[in-house]
Amino acid sequence: MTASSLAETSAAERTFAEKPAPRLNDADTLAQEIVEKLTYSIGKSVKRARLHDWLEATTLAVRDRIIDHWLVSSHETAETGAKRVCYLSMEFLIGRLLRDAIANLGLTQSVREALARYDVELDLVELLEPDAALGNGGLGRLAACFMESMASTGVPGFGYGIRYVHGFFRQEIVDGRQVELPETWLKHGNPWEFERRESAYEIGFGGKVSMLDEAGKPPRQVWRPAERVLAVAYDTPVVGWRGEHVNTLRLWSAQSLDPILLDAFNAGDHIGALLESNKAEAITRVLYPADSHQAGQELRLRQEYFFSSASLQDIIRRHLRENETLSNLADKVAIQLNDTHPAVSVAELMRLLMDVHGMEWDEAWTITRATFSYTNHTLLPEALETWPIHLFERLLPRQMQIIYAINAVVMREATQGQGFDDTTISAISLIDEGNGRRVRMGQLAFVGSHAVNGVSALHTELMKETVFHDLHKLYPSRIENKTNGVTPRRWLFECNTGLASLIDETIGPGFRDEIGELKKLDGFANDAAFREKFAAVKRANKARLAALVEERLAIQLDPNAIFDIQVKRIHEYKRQLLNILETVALYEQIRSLPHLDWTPRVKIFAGKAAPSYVQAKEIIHLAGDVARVINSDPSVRNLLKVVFIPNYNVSLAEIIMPAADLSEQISTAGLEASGTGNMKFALNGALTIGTLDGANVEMLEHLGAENIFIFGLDADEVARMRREGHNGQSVIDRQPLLRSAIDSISAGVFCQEEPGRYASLMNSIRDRDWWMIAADFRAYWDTQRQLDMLWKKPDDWNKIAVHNTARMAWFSSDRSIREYAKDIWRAGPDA
Ligand code: 26W
Repeated sequence: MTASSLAETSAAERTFAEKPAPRLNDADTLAQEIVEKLTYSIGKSVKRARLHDWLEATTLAVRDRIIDHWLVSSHETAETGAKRVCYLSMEFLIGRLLRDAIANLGLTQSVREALARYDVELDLVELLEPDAALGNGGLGRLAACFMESMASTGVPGFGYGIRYVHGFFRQEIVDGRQVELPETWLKHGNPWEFERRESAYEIGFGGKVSMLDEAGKPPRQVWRPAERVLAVAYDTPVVGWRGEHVNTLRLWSAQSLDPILLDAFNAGDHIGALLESNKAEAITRVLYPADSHQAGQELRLRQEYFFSSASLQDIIRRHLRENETLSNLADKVAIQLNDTHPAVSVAELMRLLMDVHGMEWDEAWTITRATFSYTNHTLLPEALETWPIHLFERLLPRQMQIIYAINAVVMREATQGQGFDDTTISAISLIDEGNGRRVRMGQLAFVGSHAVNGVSALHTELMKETVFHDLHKLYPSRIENKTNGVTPRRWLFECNTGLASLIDETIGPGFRDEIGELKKLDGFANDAAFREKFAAVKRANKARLAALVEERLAIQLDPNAIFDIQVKRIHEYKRQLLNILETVALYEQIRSLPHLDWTPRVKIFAGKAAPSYVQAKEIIHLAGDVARVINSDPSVRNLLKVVFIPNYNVSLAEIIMPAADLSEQISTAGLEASGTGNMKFALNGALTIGTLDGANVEMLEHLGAENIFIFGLDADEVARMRREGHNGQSVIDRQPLLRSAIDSISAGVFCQEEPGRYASLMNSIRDRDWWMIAADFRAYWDTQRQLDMLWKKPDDWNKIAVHNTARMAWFSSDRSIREYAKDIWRAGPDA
């Protein structure tokens, strides 16, 4: 079988759906397979091979084994007619794949030994793999965890997204400022992907819609696009735990239908001959580095439609290969919209069903709603996508007509019997008439779905009260909650092998198959010998991170200090600024009260700011300035260190999470939809200091109030204070520590070369204090000092740390996926 036909099953192939002969998993066999790849696929001898050649050879050898399982999984799904889950997402932040694949196949030890025979270290080989950064942050990483969990729980899943040539930018800090550099993960090719030339679809833009009246057929609308590009599929296998099930991540790449305009070229216009091809390829060239900020560009809408249409055409084609009719589409496919980015799919599926496949409106609308479901990931108004009608109409004229028609249906449902007033009706409308007429993508996704979910209990309740208040009144049973999770394979077994082995020897390896068994660890919190081992693992992980910091930043960290870590996108609502202010206040206290018994701390920050987000970039700059001054002040005597580690990504997170003593989850309450970093830290035994926000609320329930450090205003209080017009200055006047920290920063203590650098940032706290930094400062400070005291009692600290690891099992993404499968998709092994 050729590579290009893998995992695409025709009827003829299906009859050959036999399980391949099992391969031996010992080091001898793997050594032989790897060397064979090195020789015949890469063309290198063992003697000449560079480390990179070993990476490629190992990947190819491991890939063969995945393919064995991949074929079986695809055949099984096709043969049993099982329902497929299609996860449509603009982002898949998958990171490196080799270690994950080897671990899930149970080959880690054998591959390590096999390579060692040639004096090659597996860990070094793994480091050479580029980190596939096809996402910005939480939403993209969640999609990656969900793909792995679907494979691990046996849900037949397809991830559909975009094969960006340049993923999320590489961050460098130059003179204290973030600089964005292009990321080139495909530079050396990508051995994980299979190009599927046979799965290519035409995607149209622009043009006109006209009525086609063919003899003997009902009249129908046809769209004649002015422009067409080709969407070509690239498939990556996603291997689940123990390799039992392998799913597909299908990413679309844009190509021109005519690679070159030969007439133009021959007439001497060498540049013009390539213009069309460049324009087409631009669609999948770069990932938008926007997180919680409207990316209002035509190219972004093109990207959204491009991958939505390609995915739907692919879903329909596969369905028609296995079924006679599209009438049963919703029984065979569930399509999850990951935020509103693929929301145009609702109109596009209607178009394909009606205009291309001749279905009537009513049936098409019933099928569409039964097929789609939608996850909301943010309540921030600036992140809710809307598109100017004129742009939408120009680019997607037929889809715009369909949106108007859907709107008419919804308006009818809202007026008939419901008796909604005009304000409610206009809040429900898919068209925002207020801001120069725009299409509301959240509304479209909502009305086109049978289920709509938030990503934590609190977030889901707030959705009902705020963004979807009126649609929730109209469709009161549509919104439900599905709290996020993280895959324990990557975020415990692989990134923290020390802890995973300790758990093996303590409660047995059963937790690797059934993560709920982690609870058995709870009792060991009172076992001093176990705690000592647990602490030793943490120390080793801290040493590993300290070595990285020393190598990259030439800063030495004290392993006896609390490693207090905040890593995530930089955003005002996430309140890195609150953390920095507390750092400055602590610094000033250490200086003015040197005789006190201070607990040593290392404050670690990492994260990227959206390139256009001025305040977020200033926060990065400030963190660096504060770090420079504190780290070089001898009077601090190593009691406080501050580091900003550049270029936060999945691979860096894998080193950071296991090394944390304290996890900072301090968003303004009501604004963090869920968070998933909070879960990764706690699973690895970090204590959390956090607000009652997102999934922190549920962590509190699972961990118990004594095992998590909650402070500050809750979401209702934040909303009330904002309504009543809170003002920062009045709080600051009563908080000498805070006032002094703000004054020092404003006065240029941390940037003497440009004293006014942070004036406006500080004034934003003095004036409106929109993010409640001043309002929450005291509670945050007090809780930090409480943690200082706790650190001095290592037994107590470590007890809590053990309870954290033991009680986080519920936050496995396997649990999230099982809930989606049962309640929303009605798919998977238990369906
Ligand atoms: C249009 C630009 C844009 C791009 C991305 C707007 C909004 C987004 C995402 C919704 C941002 C995001 O990643 N949200 C995060 O999703 C995680 C997974 O559910 C949650 O854990 C985080 O709380 C949420 O911020």
